Amino acid sequence: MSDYTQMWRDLGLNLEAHDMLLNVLGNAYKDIYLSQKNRPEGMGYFDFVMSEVHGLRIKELIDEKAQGRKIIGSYCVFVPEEIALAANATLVGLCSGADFAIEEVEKYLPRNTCSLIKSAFGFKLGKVCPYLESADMVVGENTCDGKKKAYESLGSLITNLYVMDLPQMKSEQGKALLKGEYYRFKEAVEKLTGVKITGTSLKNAIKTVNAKRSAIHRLSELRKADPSPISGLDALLANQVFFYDNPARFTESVNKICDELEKRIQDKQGAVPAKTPRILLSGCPMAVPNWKLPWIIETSGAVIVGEESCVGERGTRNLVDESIFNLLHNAGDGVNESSIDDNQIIDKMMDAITDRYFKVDCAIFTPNQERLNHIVEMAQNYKADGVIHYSLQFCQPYIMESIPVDKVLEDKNIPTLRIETDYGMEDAGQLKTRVQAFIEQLG
Ligand code: BJ8
Repeated sequence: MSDYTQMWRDLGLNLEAHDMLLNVLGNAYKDIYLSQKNRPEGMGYFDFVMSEVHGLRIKELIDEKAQGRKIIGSYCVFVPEEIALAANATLVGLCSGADFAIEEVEKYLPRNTCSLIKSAFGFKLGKVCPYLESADMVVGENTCDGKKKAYESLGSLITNLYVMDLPQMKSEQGKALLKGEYYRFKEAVEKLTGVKITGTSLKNAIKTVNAKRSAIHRLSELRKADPSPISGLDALLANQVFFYDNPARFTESVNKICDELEKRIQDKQGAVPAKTPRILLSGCPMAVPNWKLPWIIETSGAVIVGEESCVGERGTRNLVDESIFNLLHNAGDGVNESSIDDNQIIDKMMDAITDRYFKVDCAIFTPNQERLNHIVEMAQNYKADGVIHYSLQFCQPYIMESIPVDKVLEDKNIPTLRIETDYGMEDAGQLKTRVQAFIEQLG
């Protein structure tokens, strides 16, 4: 393995703390991931990505920067990768799934803040996140109250924070607000990179991101088989790497795994035996290395067949409508004359982008019947025997919404278990007991 010490030093990381983090991450990965049986061979790619997540991938980003590209970090799936790519920037996810520098964090945030927000601060204060330190712009968003207020404090720790406003209702006004914010973001990114987005660059970016999402859709589809050809942990990993990897390479790697899984399904070969109880996991996003609950579920005799989460189907499920490209064919690429100019084409694409993201049914929206319907739909489509709803402690939107989720699933006779937890391991034993009891009842 290459030595990246100098690169990390140049980024201003705390080398000692960072080594500690990599150690914990490496051991957790070995215990949770590499100990699994019957893994698809294609997971070798993701094992490699994880082993190099703070190494080679960061080096690639630094090389991109040296060639004039900008890096944008984001904490939410509402930040459109299409706009970043179209302006010659790379978007990376910054959410973190581990506690770090908690004492320091609690000087900025109340104790009763969710682990996800605390972790973002911990990675900054502990100087252990090379993604955050490489970012030329960090995008926060007004989603839950916790994040919204936390960005006010984060702004005192980083100089390049950009805050995106988001609607809270799925109304026409809400959609107009989102479109307006996407235009404001487009301008900010163009200013950052010095690159003006054109119809052609936006078209290419939409295609790249649609391809990436389509590959994940293909993977999800294959998980409907019994036996499931891939474990939930491995599928979650692919969904997590979605936020870090080079988009074209990611798409190719996921499609390659899908080819292998199709063959496995034909041969009736599963990651687990047929008739293993099937679980749909629903709730808060799980960022690397937050694998605690999936690991408990899958070492308790069940297999996870879908994630109703932003690191999962909520984040990836819809594509940007590509029918607008027909107009571009006649104008924006400058090949043919047309009555429609590039600005109008861009505007239509911005509409299509807004339409796609506006369907994300995060629990910060009210009312949020779409999410309840989607959970039932997923449970049925993936033939789940039960749903485990996962909320991070102190996450009001998801904890509150877990009650109507429970109700709607009960009405459909779908067993549900509601879990509230954090990033610590203190409750692992107690969670295991509850999860085992739930899974036994499904059998
Ligand atoms: S679109 S889910 S990625 S906001 S867990 S910080 S909600 S208190 S993460 Fe999210 Fe965007 Fe929504 Fe998705 Fe707040 Fe809850 Fe913490 Fe959360």
